[in-house]
Amino acid sequence: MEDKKKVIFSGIQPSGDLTLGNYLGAIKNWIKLQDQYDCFFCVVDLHAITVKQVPADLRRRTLEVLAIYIASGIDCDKNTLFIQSHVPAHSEASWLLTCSTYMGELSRMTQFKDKSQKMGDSISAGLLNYPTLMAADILLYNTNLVPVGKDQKQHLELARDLAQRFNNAYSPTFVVPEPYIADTGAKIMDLQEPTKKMSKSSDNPNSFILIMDSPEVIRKKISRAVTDSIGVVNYTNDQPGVKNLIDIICAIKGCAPEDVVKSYQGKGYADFKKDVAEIIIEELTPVQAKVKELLGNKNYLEDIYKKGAEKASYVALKTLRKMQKKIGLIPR
Ligand code: AQP
Repeated sequence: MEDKKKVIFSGIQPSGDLTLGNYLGAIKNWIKLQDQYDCFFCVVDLHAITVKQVPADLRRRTLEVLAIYIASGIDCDKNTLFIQSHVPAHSEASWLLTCSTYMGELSRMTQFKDKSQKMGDSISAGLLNYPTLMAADILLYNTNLVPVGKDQKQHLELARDLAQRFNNAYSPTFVVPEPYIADTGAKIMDLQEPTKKMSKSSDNPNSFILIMDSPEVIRKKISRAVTDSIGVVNYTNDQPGVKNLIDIICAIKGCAPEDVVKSYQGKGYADFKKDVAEIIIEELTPVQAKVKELLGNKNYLEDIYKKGAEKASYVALKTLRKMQKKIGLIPR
């Protein structure tokens, strides 16, 4: 009998236009997983609304994120591609799990502390509950592995705790998910503050490269990227700006930092930055063309997200029904 493939769940929030960080840290790695695993790749729109969104922008970005997944090489036949809000089981399971999540667990989350600090008095309860919704996303699909960046580790830990808590309180129901650590896929840093992660919700557009940025904009942003006064291309924590640009090259080309350093011996930052920009442009140009083509064919995208939601709902509902029954809710 053929071994059942392990399940992977991952998603990106359409909370801003996607960055090179999302592309190199998440999407490019997903492409390598699609043959070996049973993958659910979701556009997590319900997560995006934990901070205020302009409705028209959210709609545009949700479709664009789906188009970027496909344009980057995620096969919509091999994988399940869907929009989170199209599978209501996510919200329902999230509530059931919320009732066994402790306030302390949520308020201790670093991402909650960071994001809520910027919000003054208008912190939504959704922002606090975000990790429980993420746990529901993962647990509904009997997920074995979750590709996570360092920033998401704490949230995955909660998903594991909630799965174990539920399994112990009732009977074994959930697979307890493990983190999937990719062998490549660096953490891409902010171009202006290279000790911070590149983030799509940053207020400074020079701090990130967007997947859909034009070649001129990419050249400008890379030429303005903060480096240092050392003037030598080295891969060291003392030169975080240069290190980040090397990481970008390596994530695109699949090469080692030492090789990049070697090829820039005796050259200055101007040459180096010029090459970094061209490498990014070469990588993104075909993706951008495909995204534009897909966005011009909304019926095709609709077909994909509808089929995806159907496939996802089938699995998610089975898990949700189990949860409801075990908790003591009367089956309908
Ligand atoms: N800078 C990054 N380097 C490597 N990986 C990154 N990811 C995000 N930024 C980087 C990876 O992208 C996936 C989805 O991220 P998300 O959109 O769900 O949320 P996020 O991690 O909070 O990303 P942003 O861009 O920082 O969003 P905002 O600004 O809205 O909070 C994850 O796999 C993440 O590791």
